[in-house]
Amino acid sequence: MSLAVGVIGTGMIGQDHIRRLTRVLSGAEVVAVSDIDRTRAGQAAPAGAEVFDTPQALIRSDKVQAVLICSWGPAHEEQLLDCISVGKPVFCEKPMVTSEAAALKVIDAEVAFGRRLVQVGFMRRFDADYRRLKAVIDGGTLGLPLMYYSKHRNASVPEGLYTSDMPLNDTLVHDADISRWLLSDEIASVEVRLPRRSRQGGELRDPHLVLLHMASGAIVDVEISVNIAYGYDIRGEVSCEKGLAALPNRPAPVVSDQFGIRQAIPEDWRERFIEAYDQEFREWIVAAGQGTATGPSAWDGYAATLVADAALRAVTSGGREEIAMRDKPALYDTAAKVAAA
Ligand code: NAD
Ligand code: ISE
Repeated sequence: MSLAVGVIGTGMIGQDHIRRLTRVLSGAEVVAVSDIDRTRAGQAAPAGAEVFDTPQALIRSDKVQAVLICSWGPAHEEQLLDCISVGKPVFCEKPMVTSEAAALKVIDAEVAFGRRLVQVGFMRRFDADYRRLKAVIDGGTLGLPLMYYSKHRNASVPEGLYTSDMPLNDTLVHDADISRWLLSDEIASVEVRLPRRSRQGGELRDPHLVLLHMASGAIVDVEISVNIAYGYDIRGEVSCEKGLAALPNRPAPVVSDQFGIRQAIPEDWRERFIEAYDQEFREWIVAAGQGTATGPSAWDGYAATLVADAALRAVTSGGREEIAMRDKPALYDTAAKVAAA
């Protein structure tokens, strides 16, 4: 039987995930949608799906078994808490929430419920290149990881909607999460340096150079650029005691013509991570069908939120901002038990 999914937020990524669940993957059906822009929700709704006036009504509907939250970050807290209150598995796009206080409320609610329900949209963990990179590091042949260079470059961001805090509380969260996961480490403190401002984004604070000091002593150096113009360019290289391991350039046809020999660069995240999003939803559909969640958890969402908060403080202080995590609840110690698809 198909998993009956209700989608909240039918903007760019909401529409892409609806396409994925409707036309690419099996095992799920989008039966409901909701957006504060009702017209957009109506246009994005697949045939037969009901358009709900409010996210609350969608979450409570008997026809919805599991929820997919693709609204703006600040709206996630209330929608997540609503899903947990009715015990429905929920996939929430990043950032899970936008403050430490909100993250703790989500964790407390899920722990009180007693089973994982929340999966956060850190899709890099499902990307085959990142998985192979992690396997090399975990294999230990290169020795301990010492430094990780994470380059996160967007061609452009929506003018007016994407504000100066967002490179740190919306975009950096991916690098924070992948650093913890790749290096099997925690982030202990954060520094931010602001280079010359790019004229591409007008008054937007861009780019950012962020240093993540890991608990082990390893250091992650992150470039966040959101108006790089030439495409969506994600790179990663881990420098270890006895060698380096790096993400490959994305496989793309090598074109030779009068302009030279070149490979295309993805336009945006939809193209670069298309297979990763597919895989993240394959795994979510199985887990949600069993009433639970897998992959990046509310704990991981909380950890990334702390990094975003610390990075924003570091912009103001100019110094190194410490991160203090609360003790990890047992619920997040082991992966949820999910039977194979
Ligand atoms: P968007 O602006 O294109 O779409 C957001 C939609 O949510 C809009 O249609 C808006 O009307 C709706 N919305 C906002 N608040 C709402 C509320 N309270 N209730 C119902 N609907 C509401 O933005 P987007 O690019 O689709 O991003 C949405 C979320 O997905 C953000 O949190 C963003 O960070 C995340 N995102 C993740 C990735 C990724 O790679 N994992 C990529 C892009 C966006
Ligand atoms: C966007 O919301 C995403 O999550 C993309 O993966 C990221 O690269 C981009 O910077 C964000 O704006």
